Amino acid sequence: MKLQLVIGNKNYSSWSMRPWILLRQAGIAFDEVQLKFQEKDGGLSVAGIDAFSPTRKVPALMVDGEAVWDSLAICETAAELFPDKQLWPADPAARRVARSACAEMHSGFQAMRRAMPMNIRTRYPGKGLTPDSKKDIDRIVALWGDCRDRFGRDGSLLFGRFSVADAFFAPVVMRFRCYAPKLPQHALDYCSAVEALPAVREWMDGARGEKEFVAEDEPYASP
Ligand SMILES: N[C@@H](CCC(=O)N[C@@H](CS)C(=O)NCC(=O)O)C(=O)O
Repeated sequence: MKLQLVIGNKNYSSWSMRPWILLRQAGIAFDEVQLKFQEKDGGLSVAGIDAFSPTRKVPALMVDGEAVWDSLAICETAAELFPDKQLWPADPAARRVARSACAEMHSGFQAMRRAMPMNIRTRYPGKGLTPDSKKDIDRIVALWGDCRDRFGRDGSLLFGRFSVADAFFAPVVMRFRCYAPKLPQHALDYCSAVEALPAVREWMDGARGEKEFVAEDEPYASP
């Protein structure tokens, strides 16, 4: 089976980061196809995406040339294709919570996303903190604490060992690193554990090497 993962700019593309981290950290082989963001008609588009995704968005996973689009569908597909990797927690109760946490991340936290776009190579401590983004951050911190307390005791990640949930929250860890909101110690510890994952370090190295400036994702800078 041939897997190609189509991603955007590593510095900015939080949605792309999720499945890339999942596959890489799990040791699942894939070819990376990186496409770059471009400004188009006053918005953002992905150069060359037409050949891969019907939604014209990244990420997309090509399975023998057939597209799976949307980061959650890609992670579910990877878990199904590679059951031996145990990408979801093995315990059913933990798995239900992990699925809920990923779904919550997938469809929520809009205020934090808007105010704190992922930007790995830069630091903007103190920026992006609004009453609404603070509410999102508080909820994420509570969710992380709950997962760690109930299911994560035998490791440093949300469900102990690495799972889809950590891949889903890795971009949030990047945001917290950039904007440095005040976090309790358990959340700082979790951020350190995610940053120490070899796949996360590799992605961050890639992001730091990129030079493109995408104005749409840079509310706190000018080119
Ligand atoms: N829900 C989708 C969102 C994907 C998404 O919004 N991707 C952005 C980049 S991170 C994109 O491709 N934007 C280009 C565009 O909207 O044309 C997912 O989880 O994959």
